[in-house]
Amino acid sequence: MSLKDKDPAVYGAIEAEVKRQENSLEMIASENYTSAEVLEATGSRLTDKYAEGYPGRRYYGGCGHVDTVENLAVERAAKLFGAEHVNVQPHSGTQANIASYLALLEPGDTVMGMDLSCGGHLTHGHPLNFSGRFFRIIPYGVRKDNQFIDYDLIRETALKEKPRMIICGASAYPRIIDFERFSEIASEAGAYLLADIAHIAGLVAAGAHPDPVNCCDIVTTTTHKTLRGPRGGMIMCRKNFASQVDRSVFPGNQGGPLMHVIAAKAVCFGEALKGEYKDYIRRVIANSRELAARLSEGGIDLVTGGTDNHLILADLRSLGLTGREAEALLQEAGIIVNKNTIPYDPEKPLVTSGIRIGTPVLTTRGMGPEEMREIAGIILSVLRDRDPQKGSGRSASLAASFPAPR
Ligand code: DSN
Repeated sequence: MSLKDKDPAVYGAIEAEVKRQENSLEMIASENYTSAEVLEATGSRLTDKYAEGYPGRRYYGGCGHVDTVENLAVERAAKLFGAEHVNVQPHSGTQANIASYLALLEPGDTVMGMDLSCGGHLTHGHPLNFSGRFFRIIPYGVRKDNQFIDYDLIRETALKEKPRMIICGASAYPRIIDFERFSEIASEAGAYLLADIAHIAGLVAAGAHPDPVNCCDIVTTTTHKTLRGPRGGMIMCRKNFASQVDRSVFPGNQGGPLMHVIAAKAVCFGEALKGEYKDYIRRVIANSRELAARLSEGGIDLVTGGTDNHLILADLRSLGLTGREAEALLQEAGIIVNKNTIPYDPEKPLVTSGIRIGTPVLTTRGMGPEEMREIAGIILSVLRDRDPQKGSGRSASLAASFPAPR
């Protein structure tokens, strides 16, 4: 008997979600489709194993095979990113960031992080997050005139506030991040530098974005976005921080590692080490640029005027639409995006003035510049006319022509 027969309620919900993914154009910048092999490892019997500790130093018997798996994941990640030390146990990007804060800081220390509304992340100092509750946060933003990161202002603020740590990295910033420049600022201010590359990890791995690993003290990431692996996190650091980081992950803030997910991370890193992956990332960026150019040509304002990476942030104020309205209209037309604040957004976070659009998923499905032009046309007609019917047939037919991996 299978899940279908034993638990039709859960099976039905899973199947419905699979169909939803197949039939729509998923353009959430932080999502992707894993390979069948990553999925197989994630659904393996390794989920049953307890393995608190690290390879060769576990608190449970029977860990020989999971040690092999974790060592493979660590070795492959180190090779992929050129990292001196890797911890593959964080359950998520947030867990990786919590462990990194606790490895370097004491509660109450001053931290500079990018404001969520300017493209940062909750864990970079939002008042409702652990980061904002336990640390003194000095947020930084982007320039009001062009929405690019304001390195001069960050330097000035860092020299004045003397943070113990600066976090760079973003979840909604469409441009290259100058990690070298951040590193110079951190050194001058006497601060640690943490780079959170959750969104752009795949671009960094493929050499399509400047490398943070050489110039930052700690680098955190998720493994499920552009990297196209299982849902999870990871920390990379220099050797001198290795034991602090490892102790901070376990026993500092996690218990048993998810060995099935670590196996899937190893598979994902193996895939990303192959030549085709570089080509995939090159196509993700080319698609993003094409889509941005066509949307801009069609009259949609883009934050920073365009993109260098896998995502686009559209400012919808000139169309008289909020992000919430646009997300709903596009969903009805078969295109899934998320409402997103734009820098210095006058609207609340559940309303917003923008949407974030990403190309990783559709590139995995095999779409290219021609399809991006068609999608730009759909988005423009749906949003300009506030009419989802203008797009639903066209997006369904595109989805059918580029089947989602099963
Ligand atoms: N939720 C992720 C994103 O969509 O970017 C960030 O954690």
